Amino acid sequence: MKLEATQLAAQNAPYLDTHDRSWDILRQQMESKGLNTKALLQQLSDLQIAIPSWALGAGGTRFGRFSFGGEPANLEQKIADVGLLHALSRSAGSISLHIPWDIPEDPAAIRELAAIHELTFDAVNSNTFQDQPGQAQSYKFGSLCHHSAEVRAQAIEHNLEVIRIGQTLGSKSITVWLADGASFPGQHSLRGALQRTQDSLQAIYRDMPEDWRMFIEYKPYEPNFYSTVIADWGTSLMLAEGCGPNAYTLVDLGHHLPNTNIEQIVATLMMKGKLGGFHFNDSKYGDDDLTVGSIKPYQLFLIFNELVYGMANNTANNPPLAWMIDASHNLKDPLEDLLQSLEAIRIAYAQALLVDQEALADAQARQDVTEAQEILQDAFRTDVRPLVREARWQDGGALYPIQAYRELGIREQLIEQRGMHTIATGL
Ligand code: LRH
Ligand code: MN
Repeated sequence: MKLEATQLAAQNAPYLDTHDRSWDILRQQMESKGLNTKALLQQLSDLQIAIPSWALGAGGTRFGRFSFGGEPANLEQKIADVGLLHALSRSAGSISLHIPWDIPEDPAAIRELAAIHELTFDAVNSNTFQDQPGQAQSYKFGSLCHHSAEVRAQAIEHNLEVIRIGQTLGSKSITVWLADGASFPGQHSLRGALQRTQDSLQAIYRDMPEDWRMFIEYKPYEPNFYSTVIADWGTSLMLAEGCGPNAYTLVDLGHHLPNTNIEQIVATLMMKGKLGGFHFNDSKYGDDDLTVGSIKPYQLFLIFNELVYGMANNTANNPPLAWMIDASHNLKDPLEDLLQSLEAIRIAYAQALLVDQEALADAQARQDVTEAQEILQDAFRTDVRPLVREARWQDGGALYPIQAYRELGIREQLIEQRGMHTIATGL
């Protein structure tokens, strides 16, 4: 299924006047503050988010999974669904594959199909947290950290295979997330596991193509519940530095213990030039993989404020970031949920671009705490939706993506084409 520009233009027409009025008001408000609205529109248009291939169907928890109907049953249908998201939002310009959940049988054909939907391939993800049928060595007690050299060798080879698959698709980075850890004190040597993990990551890094990047994703717990080998940003940073200049830390917003100051972690990693990218989602308690900005929108804004400052003051030459969503959909239509996340990310970025960084620095220098807070909250409390909408409309997208998705009856058409019982691979 592919949306045509004419369909979108027709769908937008009845809402254009309403939009133009609200955009005019905001544009004048921003220009009266000396902001360059043309540049802001370009910055928003340039922010392209990778959609996870494993989050296009109904997710689930250990307590159950409720399917949606019309789910993509193969990689071709997943690419078409990301194509729909991109046509509506103009901000979902790439797809991040998880191997072996989404192995491209015919990489050239898959690349061609992606190009038809104006999509590229972002980071590929390895998987040494599940055993595949016929697998020689089990990852039950770990993979890159495992005591057994055979298990580690198998896991290293899997990561190199994932890189080779990524190369056939034009991807330039691999994300390594390890479930490796222990659920009981004494289960394994904390130091031994970490040393073996460092050695294994270095072995992967040595065979990684020169122009590739490795993202090391950390997580404090789950599926292990006493210790996780790569539990926090510091361990990930240490392992990345232990590998070399093309290894970076990946920040999944849901991978932090309650009340962790994630924006401070972002500021620190950017100062070190070791921030590789993000897995955007939101959470209330654990790794809940909820819709971006649905629980802690102010935290998301503060994270983007550090990113905007960091990108404008990139003393450590932090490379361009990999922007990815990593969410799981148990209750809402996966495509609607992803459209909401895409919108929330661009809204937080737009609000952060409104922060008067100079005035903020001046207030901070004068220890005028109230003034500093007011400068931040003025940006956060600005309704930037007309700006985000205008950027999307200028790029040929839908003014109101979820409304368009529903009015065009896209889920109904997907169910008609695919039936009610297709199940998408992934979480
Ligand atoms: C681990 C994680 C990781 C993926 C998986 C699907 O919780 O965030 O990024 O491999 O989810
Ligand atoms: Mn993740």
